[in-house]
Amino acid sequence: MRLDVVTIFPEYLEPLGVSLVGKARAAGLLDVRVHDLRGWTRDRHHTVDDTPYGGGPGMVMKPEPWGEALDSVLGSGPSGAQEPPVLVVPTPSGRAFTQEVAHELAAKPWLIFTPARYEGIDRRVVDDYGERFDVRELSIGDYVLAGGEAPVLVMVEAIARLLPGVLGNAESHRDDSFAPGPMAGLLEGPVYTKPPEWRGRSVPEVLVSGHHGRIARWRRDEALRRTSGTRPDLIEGGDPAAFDKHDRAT
Ligand code: 6GU
Repeated sequence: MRLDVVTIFPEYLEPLGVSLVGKARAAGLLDVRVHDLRGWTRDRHHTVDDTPYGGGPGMVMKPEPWGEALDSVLGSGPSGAQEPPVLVVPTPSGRAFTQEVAHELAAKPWLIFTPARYEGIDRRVVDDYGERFDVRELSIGDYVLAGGEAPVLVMVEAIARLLPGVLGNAESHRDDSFAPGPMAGLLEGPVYTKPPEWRGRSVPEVLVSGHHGRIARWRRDEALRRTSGTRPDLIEGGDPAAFDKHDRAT
């Protein structure tokens, strides 16, 4: 998968060289290219922002550098009949970036991220590219950050770990919170490792019982308990068919 990021803070994306994403790059599973938006400005001061039409506080990112940057990045793709890239525009006013969206984007061969600073990018940029490309305006949650770079780090990590070959164990995301399957819609419950006793606290007996059926049942019950405690909305909005007689009894 190829990922391009256009930003005025290329150094903000340096964590993409570390850990899971860094290893995926080193293994040739991810081709990440970070570009400095100011490279596509034409004035001496490399201006990327200006005052908003209609007045108001803050600054708006000018359309021209974004247009030149995106045309250039789009033109650097493989020639021929590949699937066109998806443009991902991080914004607090976008649709929610969920695990489902992460799976959808992980299936694409090429993503271009456009993290903005200030009050955002002149609307005409999304309107223009939206006529020719799949443009996704996405938010990572209901709070406001100073720019889209941290959201790009979040989204890239969520997407990269879904790519074939990136996680050591393909089963690693089978039980993820939000993954389909027996734990669908439930948050993960508690986990334990050695030693069997620490500060007088023992590992739950069932986990050392070797009884796989009881262990699976216990994990599901704990997941349900945790979810109803911290995110009851996930159960209310969940699929009733996902719950069995035993769940209703508890
Ligand atoms: Cl994608 N950008 C900014 N600036 N703030 C956010 C966000 C994105 N998602 C949540 N808050």
